[in-house]
Amino acid sequence: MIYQKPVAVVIVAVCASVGVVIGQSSKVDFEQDEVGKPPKGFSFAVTGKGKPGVWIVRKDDQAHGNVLVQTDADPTDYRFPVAVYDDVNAKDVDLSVQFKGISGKGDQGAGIVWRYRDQNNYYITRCNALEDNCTIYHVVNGRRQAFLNHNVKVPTNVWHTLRVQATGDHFVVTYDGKTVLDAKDGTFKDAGKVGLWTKADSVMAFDDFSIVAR
Ligand SMILES: [Ca+2]
Repeated sequence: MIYQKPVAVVIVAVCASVGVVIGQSSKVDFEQDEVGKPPKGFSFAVTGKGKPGVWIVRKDDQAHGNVLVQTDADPTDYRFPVAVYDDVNAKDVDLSVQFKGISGKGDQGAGIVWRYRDQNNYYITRCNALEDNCTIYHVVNGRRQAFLNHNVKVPTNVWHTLRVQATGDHFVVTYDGKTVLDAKDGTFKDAGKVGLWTKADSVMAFDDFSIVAR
């Protein structure tokens, strides 16, 4: 994947210059997971109201093979299903994922979560195919508040790449290889979990979740 090359370069540079141990690095492609069931290594939660998400591994096109889909289209507006990756607890992270909007009349939002403490407290950046924008938020005590937004085309039924690099209070978000958000926020300073996110009736597919904890 072309977008991952800079990640590797940064890690090598940091290790060479300051001698730190390479952080945890994972790539989740769902190829070892059973189709029709939830993937291993994730826990599931919901922020707000409505039904929990139903996160199921499905077979996609030849290029993607197995992918993860949030399949439950409960239209409750203030409903945010989260799939939390169990193995990582980190502060500074470089996360990327491929996503594809499948359906959703109210929303078609797909996001990445970091510094997740619980279902009511975390950072989230997401792109929405109905709103054609990417936005970064903090969720504090269950209240989601945006702190930067950028309008960009997000076609449905097309795979896109969303990436966030979180370093201290500085967050850089790229969408399909272009920087769309560059924000600072000091709400959550401690390490937390990382994960994937959707909203309301969004049925979204995810693949190649790359996690680098620095
Ligand atoms: Ca896959």
